Amino acid sequence: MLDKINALLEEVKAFEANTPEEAEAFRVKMLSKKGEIPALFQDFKSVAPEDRKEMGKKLNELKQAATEKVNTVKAQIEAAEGSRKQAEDKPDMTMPVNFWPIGSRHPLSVIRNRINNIFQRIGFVISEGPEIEDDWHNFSALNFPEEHPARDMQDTFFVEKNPDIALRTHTSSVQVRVMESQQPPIRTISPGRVFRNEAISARAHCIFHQVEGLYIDEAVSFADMKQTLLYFAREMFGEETKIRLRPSFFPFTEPSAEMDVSCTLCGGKGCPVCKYSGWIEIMGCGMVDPNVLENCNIDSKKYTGYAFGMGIERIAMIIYQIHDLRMFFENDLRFLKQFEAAN
Ligand code: 2U9
Repeated sequence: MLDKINALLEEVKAFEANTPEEAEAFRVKMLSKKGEIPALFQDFKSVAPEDRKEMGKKLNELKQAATEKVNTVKAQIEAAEGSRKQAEDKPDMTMPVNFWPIGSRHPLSVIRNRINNIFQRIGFVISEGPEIEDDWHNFSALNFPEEHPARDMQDTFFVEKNPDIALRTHTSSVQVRVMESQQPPIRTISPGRVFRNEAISARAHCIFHQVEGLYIDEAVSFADMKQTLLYFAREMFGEETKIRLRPSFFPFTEPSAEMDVSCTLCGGKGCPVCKYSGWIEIMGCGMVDPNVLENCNIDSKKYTGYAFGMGIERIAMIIYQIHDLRMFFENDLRFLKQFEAAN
Protein backbone atom coordinates (compact mmCIF):
# COMPACT_ATOMS: atom_id res chain seq x y z
CA MET A 1 0.00 0.00 0.00
CA LEU A 2 2.91 2.33 0.80
CA ASP A 3 4.30 1.73 -2.67
CA LYS A 4 0.97 2.61 -4.22
CA ILE A 5 0.78 5.83 -2.13
CA ASN A 6 4.31 6.82 -3.17
CA ALA A 7 3.61 6.09 -6.81
CA LEU A 8 0.45 8.23 -6.77
CA LEU A 9 2.34 11.01 -4.94
CA GLU A 10 4.91 11.01 -7.76
CA GLU A 11 2.11 11.11 -10.31
CA VAL A 12 0.50 14.06 -8.52
CA LYS A 13 3.78 15.97 -8.40
CA ALA A 14 4.46 15.38 -12.10
CA PHE A 15 0.94 16.23 -13.28
CA GLU A 16 0.47 19.14 -15.69
CA ALA A 17 -2.58 20.20 -17.74
CA ASN A 18 -3.40 22.66 -20.51
CA THR A 19 -7.17 22.48 -20.56
CA PRO A 20 -9.87 22.50 -17.86
CA GLU A 21 -11.00 19.09 -19.20
CA GLU A 22 -7.60 17.54 -18.52
CA ALA A 23 -7.55 18.94 -14.97
CA GLU A 24 -11.07 17.66 -14.31
CA ALA A 25 -10.24 14.21 -15.67
CA PHE A 26 -7.29 14.09 -13.25
CA ARG A 27 -9.50 15.10 -10.30
CA VAL A 28 -12.01 12.39 -11.19
CA LYS A 29 -9.24 9.82 -11.50
CA MET A 30 -7.68 10.73 -8.13
CA LEU A 31 -10.32 12.22 -5.84
CA SER A 32 -13.84 11.32 -6.99
CA LYS A 33 -15.80 8.72 -5.03
CA LYS A 34 -14.58 5.92 -7.25
CA GLY A 35 -11.12 7.45 -7.63
CA GLU A 36 -7.71 6.09 -6.59
CA ILE A 37 -7.42 7.96 -3.27
CA PRO A 38 -10.86 7.11 -1.80
CA ALA A 39 -10.07 3.48 -2.81
CA LEU A 40 -6.91 3.67 -0.69
CA PHE A 41 -8.95 5.00 2.22
CA GLN A 42 -11.09 1.83 1.86
CA ASP A 43 -7.95 -0.33 1.90
CA PHE A 44 -6.75 1.61 5.00
CA LYS A 45 -9.41 -0.16 7.05
CA SER A 46 -7.49 -3.41 6.72
CA VAL A 47 -4.08 -1.97 7.67
CA ALA A 48 -2.48 -3.48 10.77
CA PRO A 49 -2.95 -1.25 13.87
CA GLU A 50 0.79 -0.67 14.32
CA ASP A 51 1.14 0.71 10.77
CA ARG A 52 -1.96 2.86 10.88
CA LYS A 53 -0.37 6.00 12.21
CA GLU A 54 2.29 6.29 9.53
CA MET A 55 0.07 5.04 6.73
CA GLY A 56 -2.74 7.40 7.74
CA LYS A 57 -0.35 10.33 7.72
CA LYS A 58 0.97 9.38 4.26
CA LEU A 59 -2.52 8.92 2.90
CA ASN A 60 -3.64 12.32 4.17
CA GLU A 61 -0.53 13.89 2.64
CA LEU A 62 -1.42 12.30 -0.70
CA LYS A 63 -5.03 13.50 -0.54
CA GLN A 64 -3.94 17.01 0.33
CA ALA A 65 -1.25 17.08 -2.41
CA ALA A 66 -3.75 15.87 -5.01
CA THR A 67 -6.40 18.39 -3.94
CA GLU A 68 -3.90 21.27 -4.00
CA LYS A 69 -2.52 20.19 -7.35
CA VAL A 70 -5.95 20.05 -8.99
CA ASN A 71 -6.84 23.49 -7.56
CA THR A 72 -3.60 25.17 -8.68
CA VAL A 73 -3.67 23.63 -12.15
CA LYS A 74 -7.32 24.74 -12.61
CA ALA A 75 -6.52 28.26 -11.38
CA GLN A 76 -3.54 28.52 -13.75
CA ILE A 77 -5.61 27.43 -16.73
CA GLU A 78 -8.37 29.92 -15.86
CA ALA A 79 -5.85 32.76 -15.51
CA ALA A 80 -4.27 31.96 -18.88
CA GLU A 81 -7.69 31.79 -20.52
CA GLY A 82 -8.66 35.14 -18.96
CA SER A 83 -5.64 37.02 -20.24
CA ARG A 84 -6.08 35.49 -23.71
CA LYS A 85 -9.70 36.75 -23.80
CA GLN A 86 -8.62 40.17 -22.60
CA ALA A 87 -6.03 40.37 -25.37
CA GLU A 88 -8.75 39.45 -27.88
CA ASP A 89 -11.01 42.26 -26.65
CA LYS A 90 -8.29 44.90 -26.90
CA PRO A 91 -8.13 46.91 -30.15
CA ASP A 92 -5.51 45.56 -32.54
CA MET A 93 -3.21 48.52 -33.08
CA THR A 94 -1.64 46.87 -36.12
CA MET A 95 -4.90 46.76 -38.07
CA PRO A 96 -4.97 48.95 -41.22
CA VAL A 97 -7.14 52.03 -40.77
CA ASN A 98 -9.94 53.35 -42.97
CA PHE A 99 -11.18 50.21 -44.63
CA TRP A 100 -14.72 51.53 -45.10
CA PRO A 101 -15.68 51.23 -48.75
CA ILE A 102 -15.64 54.68 -50.32
CA GLY A 103 -17.98 55.52 -53.18
CA SER A 104 -16.87 55.94 -56.75
CA ARG A 105 -17.28 58.81 -59.16
CA HIS A 106 -20.05 58.63 -61.75
CA PRO A 107 -18.64 57.70 -65.18
CA LEU A 108 -19.92 60.99 -66.62
CA SER A 109 -17.97 62.90 -63.96
CA VAL A 110 -14.85 60.87 -64.71
CA ILE A 111 -15.09 61.68 -68.44
CA ARG A 112 -16.02 65.35 -67.83
CA ASN A 113 -13.01 65.77 -65.53
CA ARG A 114 -10.73 64.22 -68.15
CA ILE A 115 -12.07 66.55 -70.86
CA ASN A 116 -11.72 69.57 -68.54
CA ASN A 117 -8.13 68.63 -67.69
CA ILE A 118 -7.11 68.21 -71.31
CA PHE A 119 -8.27 71.73 -72.19
CA GLN A 120 -7.11 73.32 -68.93
CA ARG A 121 -3.57 72.13 -69.70
CA ILE A 122 -3.53 74.36 -72.81
CA GLY A 123 -4.96 77.44 -71.13
CA PHE A 124 -8.74 77.05 -71.34
CA VAL A 125 -10.64 78.16 -68.24
CA ILE A 126 -13.91 76.63 -67.08
CA SER A 127 -17.02 78.82 -67.16
CA GLU A 128 -20.42 77.97 -65.75
CA GLY A 129 -23.83 79.56 -66.02
CA PRO A 130 -27.57 79.12 -65.31
CA GLU A 131 -29.56 76.08 -66.41
CA ILE A 132 -32.66 78.24 -66.87
CA GLU A 133 -31.94 80.67 -69.68
CA ASP A 134 -33.63 83.45 -71.61
CA ASP A 135 -34.20 83.30 -75.33
CA TRP A 136 -31.38 85.74 -76.01
CA HIS A 137 -28.56 83.71 -74.43
CA ASN A 138 -29.83 80.33 -75.61
CA PHE A 139 -30.97 81.21 -79.16
CA SER A 140 -30.96 84.78 -80.47
CA ALA A 141 -27.39 85.77 -79.62
CA LEU A 142 -26.29 82.48 -81.18
CA ASN A 143 -27.80 83.46 -84.53
CA PHE A 144 -30.76 81.05 -84.40
CA PRO A 145 -33.34 82.44 -86.84
CA GLU A 146 -36.77 83.27 -85.43
CA GLU A 147 -38.36 80.25 -87.13
CA HIS A 148 -35.64 77.72 -86.23
CA PRO A 149 -37.12 74.32 -85.18
CA ALA A 150 -35.01 74.20 -81.99
CA ARG A 151 -37.11 77.08 -80.63
CA ASP A 152 -40.20 74.90 -80.97
CA MET A 153 -42.12 73.58 -77.96
CA GLN A 154 -41.42 70.13 -79.37
CA ASP A 155 -37.69 70.53 -78.85
CA THR A 156 -37.27 72.87 -75.91
CA PHE A 157 -38.66 72.86 -72.37
CA PHE A 158 -40.14 76.29 -71.74
CA VAL A 159 -40.63 77.39 -68.16
CA GLU A 160 -44.18 78.22 -67.09
CA LYS A 161 -45.32 78.62 -70.71
CA ASN A 162 -43.16 81.75 -70.98
CA PRO A 163 -41.72 81.75 -74.53
CA ASP A 164 -38.75 83.79 -73.29
CA ILE A 165 -37.56 81.43 -70.51
CA ALA A 166 -36.42 77.85 -71.13
CA LEU A 167 -34.10 75.16 -69.83
CA ARG A 168 -30.88 75.66 -71.78
CA THR A 169 -30.54 73.36 -74.77
CA HIS A 170 -26.73 73.73 -74.88
CA THR A 171 -23.99 75.31 -72.78
CA SER A 172 -23.14 77.76 -75.59
CA SER A 173 -25.42 80.11 -73.64
CA VAL A 174 -22.76 80.22 -70.91
CA GLN A 175 -20.20 81.35 -73.48
CA VAL A 176 -22.47 84.08 -74.77
CA ARG A 177 -22.42 85.41 -71.18
CA VAL A 178 -18.61 85.16 -71.09
CA MET A 179 -18.30 87.11 -74.35
CA GLU A 180 -20.73 89.76 -73.11
CA SER A 181 -18.72 90.29 -69.95
CA GLN A 182 -15.15 90.23 -71.25
CA GLN A 183 -13.14 91.11 -74.33
CA PRO A 184 -10.78 88.69 -76.16
CA PRO A 185 -8.53 86.84 -75.76
CA ILE A 186 -11.15 84.34 -74.58
CA ARG A 187 -10.31 80.69 -74.06
CA THR A 188 -13.05 78.88 -72.23
CA ILE A 189 -14.86 75.56 -71.92
CA SER A 190 -18.33 75.12 -70.46
CA PRO A 191 -19.24 71.73 -69.10
CA GLY A 192 -22.81 71.28 -67.92
CA ARG A 193 -26.24 69.75 -68.01
CA VAL A 194 -28.58 70.55 -70.89
CA PHE A 195 -32.22 69.77 -71.66
CA ARG A 196 -34.05 68.82 -74.82
CA ASN A 197 -37.63 67.75 -75.25
CA GLU A 198 -36.92 64.28 -76.65
CA ALA A 199 -38.46 60.85 -76.17
CA ILE A 200 -36.17 58.75 -73.96
CA SER A 201 -34.46 55.83 -75.74
CA ALA A 202 -31.11 54.02 -75.81
CA ARG A 203 -29.75 56.88 -77.92
CA ALA A 204 -31.58 59.97 -76.67
CA HIS A 205 -32.49 61.46 -73.31
CA CYS A 206 -34.21 64.68 -72.29
CA ILE A 207 -31.25 65.51 -70.02
CA PHE A 208 -27.65 65.10 -71.09
CA HIS A 209 -24.25 66.71 -70.57
CA GLN A 210 -22.03 68.74 -72.83
CA VAL A 211 -18.68 70.38 -72.96
CA GLU A 212 -18.58 73.32 -75.34
CA GLY A 213 -15.40 75.24 -76.11
CA LEU A 214 -14.68 78.74 -77.38
CA TYR A 215 -11.45 80.45 -78.42
CA ILE A 216 -11.49 84.06 -79.59
CA ASP A 217 -8.49 86.25 -80.37
CA GLU A 218 -6.90 88.13 -83.27
CA ALA A 219 -6.17 85.89 -86.27
CA VAL A 220 -7.54 82.64 -84.87
CA SER A 221 -7.86 80.26 -87.81
CA PHE A 222 -9.56 77.04 -88.81
CA ALA A 223 -6.09 75.45 -88.74
CA ASP A 224 -5.71 76.46 -85.06
CA MET A 225 -9.00 74.70 -84.34
CA LYS A 226 -7.94 71.59 -86.21
CA GLN A 227 -4.66 71.32 -84.30
CA THR A 228 -6.33 71.90 -80.92
CA LEU A 229 -8.95 69.25 -81.63
CA LEU A 230 -6.28 66.81 -82.85
CA TYR A 231 -4.45 67.34 -79.53
CA PHE A 232 -7.72 66.71 -77.68
CA ALA A 233 -8.49 63.53 -79.66
CA ARG A 234 -5.01 62.10 -78.99
CA GLU A 235 -5.16 62.90 -75.28
CA MET A 236 -8.66 61.46 -74.97
CA PHE A 237 -8.46 58.35 -77.14
CA GLY A 238 -4.72 57.63 -77.48
CA GLU A 239 -1.78 59.05 -79.39
CA GLU A 240 -2.39 56.98 -82.54
CA THR A 241 -5.81 58.62 -83.00
CA LYS A 242 -6.51 60.36 -86.31
CA ILE A 243 -9.21 62.97 -86.93
CA ARG A 244 -11.24 64.00 -89.97
CA LEU A 245 -13.59 66.95 -90.47
CA ARG A 246 -16.73 66.76 -92.57
CA PRO A 247 -18.65 69.89 -93.65
CA SER A 248 -21.78 70.59 -91.60
CA PHE A 249 -24.07 73.42 -90.57
CA PHE A 250 -24.87 75.17 -87.27
CA PRO A 251 -26.49 78.60 -86.93
CA PHE A 252 -23.64 79.83 -84.68
CA THR A 253 -20.59 78.76 -86.72
CA GLU A 254 -19.50 79.37 -90.33
CA PRO A 255 -17.90 77.31 -91.73
CA SER A 256 -19.06 74.40 -89.60
CA ALA A 257 -17.83 70.82 -89.41
CA GLU A 258 -18.42 67.51 -87.74
CA MET A 259 -15.34 65.79 -86.36
CA ASP A 260 -14.72 62.04 -86.44
CA VAL A 261 -11.92 60.13 -84.72
CA SER A 262 -10.41 56.93 -86.07
CA CYS A 263 -12.25 54.02 -84.44
CA THR A 264 -10.99 53.53 -80.89
CA LEU A 265 -11.59 49.79 -81.12
CA CYS A 266 -10.22 48.74 -84.54
CA GLY A 267 -7.96 51.76 -85.16
CA GLY A 268 -9.69 52.42 -88.50
CA LYS A 269 -9.72 48.96 -90.06
CA GLY A 270 -13.49 48.60 -89.68
CA CYS A 271 -15.51 46.80 -87.00
CA PRO A 272 -19.07 46.68 -85.63
CA VAL A 273 -18.41 49.67 -83.29
CA CYS A 274 -17.63 52.03 -86.22
CA LYS A 275 -20.12 50.18 -88.45
CA TYR A 276 -17.18 49.16 -90.66
CA SER A 277 -16.44 52.81 -91.58
CA GLY A 278 -13.27 53.11 -89.47
CA TRP A 279 -14.53 56.45 -88.03
CA ILE A 280 -16.64 57.57 -85.05
CA GLU A 281 -18.30 61.01 -84.84
CA ILE A 282 -17.49 62.78 -81.57
CA MET A 283 -18.22 66.50 -81.90
CA GLY A 284 -19.31 69.51 -83.92
CA CYS A 285 -17.13 72.57 -84.47
CA GLY A 286 -16.53 75.61 -86.62
CA MET A 287 -15.51 79.26 -86.82
CA VAL A 288 -17.75 81.46 -84.69
CA ASP A 289 -20.21 83.26 -86.97
CA PRO A 290 -19.36 87.02 -87.11
CA ASN A 291 -23.03 87.73 -86.25
CA VAL A 292 -22.52 85.95 -82.90
CA LEU A 293 -19.41 88.03 -82.14
CA GLU A 294 -21.26 91.26 -82.97
CA ASN A 295 -24.28 90.18 -80.88
CA CYS A 296 -21.91 89.99 -77.91
CA ASN A 297 -20.16 93.30 -78.59
CA ILE A 298 -16.99 91.78 -80.00
CA ASP A 299 -15.54 93.44 -83.08
CA SER A 300 -15.77 90.78 -85.82
CA LYS A 301 -13.35 92.75 -88.04
CA LYS A 302 -10.64 92.53 -85.39
CA TYR A 303 -11.35 89.14 -83.85
CA THR A 304 -12.10 85.65 -85.07
CA GLY A 305 -12.71 82.50 -83.10
CA TYR A 306 -13.49 78.84 -83.20
CA ALA A 307 -15.98 76.85 -81.16
CA PHE A 308 -16.73 73.21 -80.61
CA GLY A 309 -19.25 71.13 -78.72
CA MET A 310 -19.55 67.51 -77.64
CA GLY A 311 -21.88 65.30 -75.62
CA ILE A 312 -20.20 63.80 -72.55
CA GLU A 313 -22.49 60.73 -72.67
CA ARG A 314 -21.39 60.04 -76.22
CA ILE A 315 -17.68 60.19 -75.31
CA ALA A 316 -18.28 57.98 -72.24
CA MET A 317 -20.22 55.45 -74.35
CA ILE A 318 -17.32 55.22 -76.80
CA ILE A 319 -14.65 54.90 -74.10
CA TYR A 320 -16.51 52.41 -71.87
CA GLN A 321 -18.41 50.61 -74.66
CA ILE A 322 -21.82 51.41 -73.17
CA HIS A 323 -24.67 50.80 -75.60
CA ASP A 324 -27.62 52.32 -73.73
CA LEU A 325 -27.67 55.99 -72.72
CA ARG A 326 -30.27 55.30 -70.01
CA MET A 327 -27.62 53.50 -67.92
CA PHE A 328 -26.14 56.88 -66.95
CA PHE A 329 -29.37 58.05 -65.34
CA GLU A 330 -30.62 54.95 -63.53
CA ASN A 331 -27.97 54.95 -60.78
CA ASP A 332 -27.99 51.15 -60.65
CA LEU A 333 -25.13 50.25 -58.29
CA ARG A 334 -24.25 47.18 -60.39
CA PHE A 335 -23.49 49.61 -63.24
CA LEU A 336 -21.82 52.33 -61.15
CA LYS A 337 -19.59 49.93 -59.22
CA GLN A 338 -17.83 49.01 -62.46
CA PHE A 339 -16.21 52.44 -62.47
CA GLU A 340 -14.59 52.21 -59.03
CA ALA A 341 -11.14 51.99 -60.60
CA ALA A 342 -11.75 54.93 -62.96
CA ASN A 343 -11.46 57.69 -60.35
C1 2U9 B 1 -20.53 80.32 -78.96
C2 2U9 B 1 -20.53 80.21 -80.31
C3 2U9 B 1 -20.50 78.97 -80.87
C4 2U9 B 1 -20.35 75.46 -80.00
C5 2U9 B 1 -20.52 74.34 -80.94
C6 2U9 B 1 -21.23 72.45 -81.78
C7 2U9 B 1 -20.57 72.94 -82.86
C8 2U9 B 1 -21.93 71.17 -81.78
C9 2U9 B 1 -23.21 69.61 -80.50
C10 2U9 B 1 -22.39 68.40 -80.38
C11 2U9 B 1 -23.24 67.31 -79.90
C12 2U9 B 1 -24.02 69.68 -79.27
O1 2U9 B 1 -23.97 67.79 -77.55
S1 2U9 B 1 -24.37 68.03 -78.86
O2 2U9 B 1 -25.67 67.76 -79.25
N1 2U9 B 1 -22.46 70.82 -80.61
O3 2U9 B 1 -22.01 70.50 -82.77
N2 2U9 B 1 -21.20 73.25 -80.70
S2 2U9 B 1 -19.91 74.40 -82.46
O4 2U9 B 1 -20.41 76.63 -80.70
C13 2U9 B 1 -20.45 77.83 -80.09
C14 2U9 B 1 -20.42 77.94 -78.73
C15 2U9 B 1 -20.46 79.19 -78.16
C16 2U9 B 1 -20.59 81.67 -78.31
